[in-house]
Formats: sequence, structure tokens, C-alpha cells
Amino acid sequence: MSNLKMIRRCPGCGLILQSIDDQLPGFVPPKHVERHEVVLCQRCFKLQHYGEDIAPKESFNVDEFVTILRKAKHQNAIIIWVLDLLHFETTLSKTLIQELSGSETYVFATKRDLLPKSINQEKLKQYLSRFLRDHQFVFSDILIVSTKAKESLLPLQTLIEQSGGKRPIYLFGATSSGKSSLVNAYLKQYTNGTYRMITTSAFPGTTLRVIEIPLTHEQSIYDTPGYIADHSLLALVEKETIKGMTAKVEIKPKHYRLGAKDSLSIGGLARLDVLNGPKVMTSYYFANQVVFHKQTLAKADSSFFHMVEKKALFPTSKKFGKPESFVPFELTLPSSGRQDIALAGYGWISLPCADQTIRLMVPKGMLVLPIPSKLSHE
Ligand SMILES: Nc1nc2c(ncn2[C@@H]2O[C@H](COP(=O)(O)OP(=O)(O)O)[C@@H](O)[C@H]2O)c(=O)[nH]1
Ligand SMILES: [Mg+2]
Repeated sequence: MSNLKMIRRCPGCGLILQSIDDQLPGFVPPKHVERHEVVLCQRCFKLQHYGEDIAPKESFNVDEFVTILRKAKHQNAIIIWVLDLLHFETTLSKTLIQELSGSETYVFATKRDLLPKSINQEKLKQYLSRFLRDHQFVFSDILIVSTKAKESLLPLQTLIEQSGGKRPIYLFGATSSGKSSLVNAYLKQYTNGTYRMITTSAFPGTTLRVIEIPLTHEQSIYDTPGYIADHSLLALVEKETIKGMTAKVEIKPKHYRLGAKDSLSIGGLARLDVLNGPKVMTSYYFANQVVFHKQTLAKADSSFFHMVEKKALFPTSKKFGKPESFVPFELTLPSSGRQDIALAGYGWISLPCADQTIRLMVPKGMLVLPIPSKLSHE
């Protein structure tokens, strides 16, 4: 990762970011480039935000969650942080991680059933731990679960049993990470003996509804609605497209040998162009129904948008059908090792590094994030 050379672009307008001249396009103050993974250029920043606030806002709508989180901390709650194993790298919020500090937090990594079975559980846990620690996320334990497997609910049951019967338990995490499914699956096999109704309430200072599920007269679980990462494809496309890009069963990765001047369409929502470098085997972890198409780089632009228009690729989005609705991200990879690249809300690519330069064409506003290699590839 350290010697990864990356050209960073503004997710708002696609311009290459620079911090040398504030009169030129793409300018962003140097300290912001270092501190944040997602940075808007100054112009887009001013366009998108009101007031004189000069600190770049994260691409998360987390303000109201801070209020809920503070209330949970005030109640000495146990916090369950739910992470979607397919997308967690691009849904971590720095603000919320900072707010979490000092509370007893358990990370529940969900949807294990959607990842290939061949992945070693222990290595997955190590990867997660390292990733979270690198992001200053302090937790008591990580539990890998799936609501599709009954035995997966044991950690939640144990946590509740060991909680002393009084402390509130709060579920936090990004939208669609699986919070409600986790509680529902647990409640299915648990008899609520209180006869108290499940209630919803908006916490003071928020318009967000929190669901209180009483377990006993003295203890409740609180299910929160979840925050949305603005830079995730899930926040950018229509419902129909989301259905098309969501994995429903175990992901079977696809593999393509790609070299210089090759291009690969990843559904109608992303494209990988190899600008130079040797032929290598590249792997793709996306929902199985995503349609891939390999072509030459020379034909890529015309062929991609023609296929999107004809719906020969799947999924597509009405909002992202024209060349101007896509932006390029260029990366030059190191000479050895492996690199994964997350396409926020969509999936991830994994490839061996060989000094190649690649370009990802993605919908404007979507985050492309190089991440450490997630799975062991021999
Ligand atoms: N395959 C699978 N799908 C899950 C799992 N947990 C949640 N989901 C699905 O993920 C989507 C979002 O779940 P939900 O519980 O509503 O997320 P929330 O927004 O965090 O409450 C739903 O379509 C669930 O069916 C899981 O462990 N495995
Ligand atoms: Mg929910």
C-alpha cells in the first residue's frame, strides 16, 4: 500500500486534485488531502456545503447519529457495531468512530454467507481487526455472523446473557448492513416475556426513529436506522438498480486475464481499463448476476455506452448512461504484491501488482478506494 501511486480525483467533478495552486482547478488544501480519504475540491466543496465551515465534511450523514450515540454512551450502553462484510471498508465514518471511543463496542460482521466459503474465517477476522485498528476503531471483540445460519446468532445471545440484564444494547452501522435482520433473527427464537410493545421514538435533537425492543422489564435493544455513505453507489442509483447489484447468494468470483489495452465492463456501472502493464489474472467480487464484458481499450468507450443503452450489460442505471456521468480514477500499482480496490456499494476487484497503470471509470460521486488485499490468493 505504501508505495501505491495514486492520482486522486474529486468525487464531485472528477478533476485531478492538487494542493499547489488555489487559483487552479482541483485545488484542495494539503492538510485535507492527508486527513481524509474522500476529499472534494474546494469548488465542489463550496457548491455542496453552506456557510463558512472550512473543514471538509465527511461524505456521511452522521450528525443525528452523533446525538443518538452520545445518548447511548450516557446510558452506559453496550454497542453492537454492524458491518456488512461486503462493503465495510467504504462505510466507516471517522466522526462516529471518534464518538465511539470509551464505550464497550462489539463488531458484528454480517452476511458471511455471501462471501465465498473458501475464505478462511480466522484470516478474515485478522483482516478486519487490522483494518479497523488502522482506522482507530477500538472494539472489544469481532464476531463474524450471518442471519442465514442459526448458529451464527449465538454470539448475540451470549452477549445479551453476559450483559448483566440491565444495560441497554444499541445497534449501529451503515444502512443495509444487517442491523434489523440481526435483531429479527434473534427475536424469532426468543420469547419476549414482558408483553411490552416495541416502540419507536425520535431522540431529542434528531428526526431519526430508533426502535426500542424490550427484552425484559429492565433491558431493551435499540435498533437504529443507520447512516448512508453519500459516496456509495447505493446512495446514487435508483431502487431497481440496487436490486440488480445486490448479492443474494454466495459470491462466485469472476476471473479475467487482462493486459495493456484491455478493458473490462463490470455491469453497466463500472469499467476497468488497463493502460499499460503485463497480462495478469484479475478477480472480481460482485453479485453473481452482474454481466461482465471484455473488449479492447480502443473500442471501450463506444462499446460500453452502446451496451449500457441497449441494456446488454447488467445492471445499469438511468442516471448513469452517458459518458459525462462517469469519471476516471487512475492508479499506478506497485511492482509486487496484491492490491484490492473497493467500488463503494458495488463490490471489489483484486489483482496482482506489476507496475501497471489502470483506469477505473465509475459513476460520478462514487468512491474508489484502494484497500489491502482481502483474501488469500496463491
Ligand atoms: N445473505 C444475507 N443477507 C442479509 C444478512 N443480513 C441482512 N441481510 C440482507 O441485507 C439487507 C439489509 O438488511 P437490514 O437488516 O434491513 O439492514 P439495516 O438497514 O442495517 O437494518 C436485507 O435485504 C437483508 O435481507 C445476512 O447475514 N446474509
Ligand atoms: Mg434497519
